[in-house]
Amino acid sequence: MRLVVVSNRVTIPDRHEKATAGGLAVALREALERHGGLWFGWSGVVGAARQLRETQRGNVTYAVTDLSEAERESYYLGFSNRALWPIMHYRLGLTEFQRSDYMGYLGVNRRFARELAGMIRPDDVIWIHDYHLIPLAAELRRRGVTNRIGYFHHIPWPSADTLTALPFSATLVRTLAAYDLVGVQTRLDARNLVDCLVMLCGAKFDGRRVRLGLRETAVRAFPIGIDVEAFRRLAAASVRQAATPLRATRESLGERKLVIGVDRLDYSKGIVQRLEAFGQFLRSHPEERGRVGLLQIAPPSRSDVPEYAELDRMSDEVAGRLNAQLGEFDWTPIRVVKKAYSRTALAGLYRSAQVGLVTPMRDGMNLVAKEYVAAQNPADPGVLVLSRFAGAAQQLGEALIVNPYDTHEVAEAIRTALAMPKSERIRRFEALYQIIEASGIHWWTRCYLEALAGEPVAAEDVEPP
Ligand code: ADQ
Repeated sequence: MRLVVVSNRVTIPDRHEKATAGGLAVALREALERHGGLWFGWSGVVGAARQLRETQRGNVTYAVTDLSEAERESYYLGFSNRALWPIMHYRLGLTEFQRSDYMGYLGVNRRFARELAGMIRPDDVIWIHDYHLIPLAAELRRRGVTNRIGYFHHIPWPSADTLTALPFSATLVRTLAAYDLVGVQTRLDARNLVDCLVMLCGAKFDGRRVRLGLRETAVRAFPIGIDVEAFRRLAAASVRQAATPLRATRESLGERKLVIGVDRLDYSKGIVQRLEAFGQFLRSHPEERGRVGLLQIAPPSRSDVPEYAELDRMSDEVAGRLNAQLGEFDWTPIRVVKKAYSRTALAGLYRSAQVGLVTPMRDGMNLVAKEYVAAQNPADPGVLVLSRFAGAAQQLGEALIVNPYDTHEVAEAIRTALAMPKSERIRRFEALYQIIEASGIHWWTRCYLEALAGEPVAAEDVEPP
């Protein structure tokens, strides 16, 4: 079998690029190398040309196409990121629907299907990723593609009641029936997705498969993971190296403790609420002032969407206000750094932090939570504070689970984490590590592809809703 992966963005690796630790892109590349494959999607370029370009790297063909300015506006910024992203994260108030965006979204999916269909071979297995491409299988079927096609939804799937606020939601949900397998992050997502198919489209469900018209679609949860061993090694190596972010951070902190947050700058990640919670922690526990700092790393994303530009401004404003109110001449409580770091640098930073603060308002999974655990020193680990609304909380019950809407609760969890005795930290860390190790990224790709190929799935974690 040849594997065909389709995702909104495709990054072609440099010829001499070494695989970095973890990351979905690396895991998919490895799966493609193993099976021989094709990776198709948007080049990231916006231009008028739009012709398909193919690049060969080892066993893998990368086929990319550009978007026109109008397509980027309607398909990517519009329907994908101003309508689907917020509604799937339960943010009805931020959901903006424009018919022209939806038409653009369908148009790009139709064009992708046209360009891809010509490259499909009879033995190909096709794996489509994420909410930008929900109707792609239906468009491929329309062009006569009969191969096995799977979809993985990386973000949450909301309740039917929430999703119906989106115009054309029933039509969109119905296109899922064109897949042989639909994978989501958690059992709650799977249940919601099945409910949508049943309630909005009249599908039948037998506990494992959804039947709609002549098609049968399996719906299952596959919690995504990271390359735990590779990340652990990176973090451990950062201790031995001379000039590392870990050492620099330690030196800049002195005896002070560090709480860390790492996210794309996105309203779903709860960054502003997290800053406020840290401020509350310092107000409730003045004895901690000067003894601990929050480092929030948040590279901007989707800056062309107004809500993201607003979040960028808000996070600066809140951090500035809290620093002015609570800081001292020799101590700044909050540092916000708006740039991306290498995997190595991140691993070192996670390891130098006594608390990992992962408090999204909603998140499909959240890989930062798993990276934070993987990077810890087993002999003296830090504590993970985790939002109950991250998919990861379904697996990582030994973290301190919090409601990110409750500033006081998050503030108290920070306090509990900082004061936690070493024996309890080690016990919790070991339980968490075992889970992330047993369900890493290679386990995930293997389980998904086995299920897509119609083989029995060995792993216990993969369950029907
Ligand atoms: P994201 O919303 O991007 O992914 P997440 O799972 O946390 O969220 O992954 C972010 C990745 O980006 C992590 O590997 C992290 O290390 C990296 N990253 C974040 N900030 C960085 C920085 N400053 N420098 C370098 N790297 C940084 C979507 C869904 C998630 C789901 C994933 C995978 O929203 O819920 O877990 O897909 O399915």
